[in-house]
Amino acid sequence: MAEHESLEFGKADFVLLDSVSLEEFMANLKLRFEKGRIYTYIGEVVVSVNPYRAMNIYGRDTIEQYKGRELYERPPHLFAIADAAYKAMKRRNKDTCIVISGESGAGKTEASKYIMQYIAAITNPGQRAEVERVKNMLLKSNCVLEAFGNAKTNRNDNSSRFGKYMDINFDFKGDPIGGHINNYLLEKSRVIFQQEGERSFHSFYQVCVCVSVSIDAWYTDQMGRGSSSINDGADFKAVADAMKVIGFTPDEIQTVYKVLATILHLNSKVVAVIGVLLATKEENVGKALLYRTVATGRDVIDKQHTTQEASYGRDALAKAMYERMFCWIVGRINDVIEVKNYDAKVHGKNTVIGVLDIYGFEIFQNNSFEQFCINYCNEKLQQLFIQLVLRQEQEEYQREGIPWKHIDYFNNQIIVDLVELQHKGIFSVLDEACMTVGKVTDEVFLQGLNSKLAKHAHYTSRKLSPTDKSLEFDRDFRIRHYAGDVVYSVVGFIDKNKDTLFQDFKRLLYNSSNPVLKMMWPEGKLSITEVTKRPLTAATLFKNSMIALVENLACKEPYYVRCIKPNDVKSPLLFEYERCRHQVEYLGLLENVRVRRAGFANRQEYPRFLQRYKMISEFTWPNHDLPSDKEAVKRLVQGCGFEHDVAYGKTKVFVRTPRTLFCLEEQRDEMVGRIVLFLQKVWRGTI
Ligand code: AD9
Ligand code: MG
Repeated sequence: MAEHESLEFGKADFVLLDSVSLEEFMANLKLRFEKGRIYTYIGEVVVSVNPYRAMNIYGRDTIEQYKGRELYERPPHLFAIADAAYKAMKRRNKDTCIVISGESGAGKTEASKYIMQYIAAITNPGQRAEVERVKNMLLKSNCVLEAFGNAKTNRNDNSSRFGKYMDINFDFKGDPIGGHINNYLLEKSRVIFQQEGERSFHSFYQVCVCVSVSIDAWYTDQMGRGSSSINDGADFKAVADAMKVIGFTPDEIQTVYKVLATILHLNSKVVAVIGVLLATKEENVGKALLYRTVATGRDVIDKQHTTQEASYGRDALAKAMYERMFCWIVGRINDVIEVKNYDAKVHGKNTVIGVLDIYGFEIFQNNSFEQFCINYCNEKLQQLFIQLVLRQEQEEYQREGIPWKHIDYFNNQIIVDLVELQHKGIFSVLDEACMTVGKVTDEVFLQGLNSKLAKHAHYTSRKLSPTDKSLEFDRDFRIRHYAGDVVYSVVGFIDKNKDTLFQDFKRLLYNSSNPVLKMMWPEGKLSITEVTKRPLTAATLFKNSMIALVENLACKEPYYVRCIKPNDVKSPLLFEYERCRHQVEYLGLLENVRVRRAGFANRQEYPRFLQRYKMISEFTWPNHDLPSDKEAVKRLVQGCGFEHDVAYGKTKVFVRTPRTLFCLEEQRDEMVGRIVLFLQKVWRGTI
């Protein structure tokens, strides 16, 4: 344990609390926050409290202190976790992932950036040019993705409005040779509407400040554009520079600005300007906005939109253009960072560290389809945490026959099922409603929910609980999430789930003479009679991507950062006790401490343990003659005097504290050194 850290800063690991109670946990968390110690461990999990001020703990000197060290040798830090993941990857050949969770504004994105900076700083001592190039791209990609995927919300001035999972690939030397970014559901409705006090994506403001497009009408007129914490002008330059470094061509960058300008213009009747920006004929723009081509039997006719349809189509176009451009940007970044070298891909050792930074749990004044998806995503990640950290641990002790007192925790699988279960879950009810023939409305969807879920403990609605004050409107339903109750309005669920974009728009964009734009819309090639397949709904796509994400994380060795937001006013001084207590509770941190305290820091199968440490005991070196490996391990451990700190399972030996492991490692190092020396002498013939 970080011995040099004085106790005046509280306990560096919650496992060391005198007794495990919520009060003690909170007192330690508060003390450490007030003393400027924002990180605390629960074993290998880092608990982080957002300091809301610049901390002098991320510099080169700090990086040096953590490089290659064991977790417990230094005060708790993100760097230590990053180093642990890196070591596991390099020494043990494990794919690892770092999962960063916490609610909106808790500090996930900042943490993910520090982790990446650390990894970049400690790798490539040989300064290989190709590796330096890859590292630079990985770091620069953050800046670009934040410009297009982040926005000011009422919870966070730089809120991620998309989910991001980044794999960093390493070669046999442990140097980054490439990467891949997966992005998840961008909150594209923000392009056409923002709640009071919020902004659209940063990119729009950046382009307005710095590119001379005169935009009179703008979706974002409804709210203030400025924000004291954001400097759009400076950010614009940084983003333009980053795009250049990554390898976006001048034409590509220009096209990006044109798409942004198009979206800004779409709200006014400036079809001519749009025609120029999109490099298509003016009349085609007007036609696509006002008419829709429909196939009736063998005929194809142009049907004029009603006003409502036309504005729906325009909004859908604005959203789709933005989303498509965003995905294209991610794709272009992936093109340049993917592992290039064929040999490295096929023959070389290629391990990855994945970093997950996703939108945090959020509750707004008005919660819609997007919040529903975001909060479902957080349920999935909490479920993964439960499985990996709480349940698996307990199950393993039981399986191995280690004495164990069961620890209760809230298992949120019931809420995950409520959302995603086939036929019965909310997503299924929504998809069913969307497929109903005839007039489909949000109300039909709500009725479906009410009839299928009336008895569910985590679901209710105005109809089911008419006297409930929090359900103000007929359109409201409420989910009891693991992190709190959220009231959602059904308005817009059907449209957002269907996510229709008329084929006319796709064709318009595909027919552009701007090759970059054309590339973003390959399916515009199809004529209306060729478009037959019903596309998957937004909910189904999101659900599938979440299931795939969780599967991917579950097969890696996970490291966790649990972020806590100390207050709602971005103050560096305020530790709002209740606010923090709530987060500690729903994140299951206390249960985490209990499991950890009752548990063991390390476990290894007997043969593996022997293989690593057999040289430190006369009973086991070079081979043992005991009846089993288990017996041999027992003798070895006894000989070292660690009996009290070890338990013997059916197939594995369990070591309670990391200190014991360090001692074993030290003795091993010493013996290996002696053996090498001995062998050298034998080779040289001096023995
Ligand atoms: V959301 O779910 O994307 O809305 P995040 O990502 O959890 O959220 P973010 O990392 O963006 O939150 O942090 C919010 C703000 O807190 C940052 O813009 C910083 O102003 C502040 N912050 C967070 N972490 C740190 C830190 N380690 N040091 C200083 C920090 N400030
Ligand atoms: Mg974020």
